[in-house]
Amino acid sequence: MATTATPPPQPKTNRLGLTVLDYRGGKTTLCAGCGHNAISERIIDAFYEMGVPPERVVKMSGIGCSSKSPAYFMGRSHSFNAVHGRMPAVTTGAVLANSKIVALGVSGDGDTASIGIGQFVHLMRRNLPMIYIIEDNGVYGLTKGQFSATADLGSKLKTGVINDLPPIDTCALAIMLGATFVGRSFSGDKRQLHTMLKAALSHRGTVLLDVISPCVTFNDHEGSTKSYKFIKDHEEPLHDLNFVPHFHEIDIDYDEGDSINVTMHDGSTLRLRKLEHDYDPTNKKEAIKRVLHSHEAGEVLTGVLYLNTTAPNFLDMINMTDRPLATLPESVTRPSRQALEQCMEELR
Ligand SMILES: Cc1ncc(C[n+]2csc(CCOP(=O)(O)OP(=O)(O)O)c2C)c(N)n1
Ligand code: SF4
Ligand SMILES: [Mg+2]
Repeated sequence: MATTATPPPQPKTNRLGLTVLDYRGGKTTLCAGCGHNAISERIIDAFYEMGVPPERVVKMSGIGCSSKSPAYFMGRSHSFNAVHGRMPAVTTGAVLANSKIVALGVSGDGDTASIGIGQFVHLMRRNLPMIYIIEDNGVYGLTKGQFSATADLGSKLKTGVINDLPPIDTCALAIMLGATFVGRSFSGDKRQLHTMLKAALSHRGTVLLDVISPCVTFNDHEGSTKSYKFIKDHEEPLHDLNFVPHFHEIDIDYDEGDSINVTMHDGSTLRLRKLEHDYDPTNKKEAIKRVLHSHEAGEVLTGVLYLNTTAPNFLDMINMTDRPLATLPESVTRPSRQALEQCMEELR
C-alpha cells in the first residue's frame, strides 16, 4: 500500500505572503560583531512583521560603514547612497517626488553630527515623513576611528587620545527642532529596538532613532562610552515598550496600571509601560530635561523620548497632492506655453 509523504513545512509568511528572506539583502562586509549588523537584522524583522512591501521602500544613506549597511537588508527596495552628510536633502527630494514611499534613512554619527549637521537640523524642523536612524558609535569607523561629534567628553580612543569637546546630543536637538518621534536605543537591545522600529513605521512625520552601535574595531575598549560594556552598565530604560499593529486585535495583557497607550497615525497602538511615575513622552520640555539630566548622571537614557502624533508633517504643510508628483503626466506638472509667456510678459 502506498504511503503518503508528509509535505515539507511551509516557511512562515507575513500578511503579504512574503517570507523574511524577501526582506534580506546582500551579505554584510562589515566587521563581525559590528553593532550596525544587529541594526540591519532588526530592520529586516520589523519591516517583515509589519508587512511593508519592499518595493514601496526607499533606503537612503550618506557615507560611512553605517551608510553602507542598507546594501545588507531589503535588496528588493529602492536605494540611494548619497554624498557624505547629504542624505537629508536627497531624501527630501525623493519624498516630495513620491509621497507614498516609505523613506528609511540610515546614517552615522559622523555623517549626521559632523559634516551633515546643517542638513540634519533643517530636516528635523520640517517634520518630513521618514525614519532616520543614526548608527551611533562615536567615531568615524570607515576612516579608522577618529572621534565624531557625538563622542562623550573624556571618552578615550584606543591610542589613548582623550576627547575634550562636549558631545552633540542628536535626540535633544531633534526634539527641540521639531521631530515628532524621537527615541534612543542600543543595537544590543533586540526587543526594545524591534518594537521602536515597528512603531516608527506607523508614524507620519520625522522619526529620529539614535541607536548606540559599538564599533568593535575602533571603539569598544575600556574608556570608550560607546562600547558594549559601557552601555550595558549604564543603560537606563525609560519604559517597557509594547506595540500592537493596526491589523492585530488588541488581545495581549492590557491592564492599565502605570502605562500610557498612544494611538499612532495608522490606528496602531504604542504602549509605554512606565518604569517611572512622572514620565510623559508627549511633554517636550520634560523630554529635553530628562535627556540633559541623563548626561549629568552619566547614563544612556533609552526608549521613546518624545512623541507627537498631532503636528502636521511637511507634506501637509505644503499641501502636497494626493497623487504622487512622480506619477502625474507632464501635461499637469509643466506650465503651458501660454502661462510661461504670460509670466515673461509680467517680468518685462
Ligand atoms: C565629503 C567627504 N568628506 C570626508 C569623507 C571621508 N569620510 C568617509 S566616511 C567618514 C566618516 C564616517 O563616520 P560615520 O558617519 O560615523 O560612520 P561609521 O563609519 O562610523 O559608521 C568620513 C569622514 C568623505 N567620504 N567625503
Ligand atoms: S570599522 Fe567599526 S563601524 Fe566599521 S564595520 Fe568595523 S566595527 Fe563596524
Ligand atoms: Mg560612526
